[in-house]
Amino acid sequence: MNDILSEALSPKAYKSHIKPIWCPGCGDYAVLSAITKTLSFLRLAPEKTAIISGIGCSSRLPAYTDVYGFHGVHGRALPVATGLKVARPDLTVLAVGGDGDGFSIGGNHFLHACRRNVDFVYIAMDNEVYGMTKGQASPTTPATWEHSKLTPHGTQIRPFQPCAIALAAGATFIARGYSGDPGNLVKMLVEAIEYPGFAFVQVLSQCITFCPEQKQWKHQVREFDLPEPCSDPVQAAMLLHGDDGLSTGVIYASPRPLWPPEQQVQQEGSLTSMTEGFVL
Ligand SMILES: Cc1ncc(C[n+]2csc(CCOP(=O)(O)OP(=O)(O)O)c2C)c(N)n1
Repeated sequence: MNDILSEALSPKAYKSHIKPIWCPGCGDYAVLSAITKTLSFLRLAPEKTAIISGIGCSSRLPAYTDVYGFHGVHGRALPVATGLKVARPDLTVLAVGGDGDGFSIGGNHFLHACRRNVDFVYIAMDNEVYGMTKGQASPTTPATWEHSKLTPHGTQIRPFQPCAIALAAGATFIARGYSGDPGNLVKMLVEAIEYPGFAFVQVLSQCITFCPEQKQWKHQVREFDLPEPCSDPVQAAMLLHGDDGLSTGVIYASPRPLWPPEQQVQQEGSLTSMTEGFVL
């Protein structure tokens, strides 16, 4: 486990001196802020924390933090995060990136990270578009989305369902947050870091440059009506398949043994429920 600081650092202390170059109104600002608030709340030592990314606007995030970071290759954040956590179980490891990075070029790694269950967090900042390369359709783009010249009649392809696919592939912690609801996002990220195993957090992170209709998310996104996360995968699957992809919350949490098995021993007895008493 990471060293817990005796005194909390401010969220600002986890930010680097580099100013983000995201567009005004980008949801990724809120995700960055939620991550630094989470690290501060959990009193994690910056030198024992690492954020790993692929390529894309969202994948620039490690540069904007003052913890260890690795801005890697498109779609390859998860294998790097896996290797790091296996070699250095004492670190808190977060992988971050976009929907193109994680579900298209990195889709294969996503499936295997879900089934492998190495103890790190994956935050997918889902804006339903390839932002950095100027707005082409991604795996999560709605079928009728017509803004790109490459898909003037929409993609006409059913969008990828990240949470349902994570469940089918064996992920045991699955959550969906929203950049426009930063308080709940912090709470979710605290739970994801505390969770013993691979924790997948899809964050609806608006790209109003290429998808101006996402401004409507603030009227459409709502919380799942769930007193606590499902522990039954069948119940979680029914919930996810009956949803339009805009409901948020921790959907599923049902721990199973970690990989590699020797890290299981190091986990036992180290868990605390730090979200108890968390005030939004
Ligand atoms: C191997 C490879 N293929 C393609 C690219 C071009 N490329 C850079 S970023 C990107 C898509 C980024 O989209 P996403 O992951 O959704 O992140 P966003 O920019 O929307 O945050 C692509 C296709 C690349 N850098 N490397």
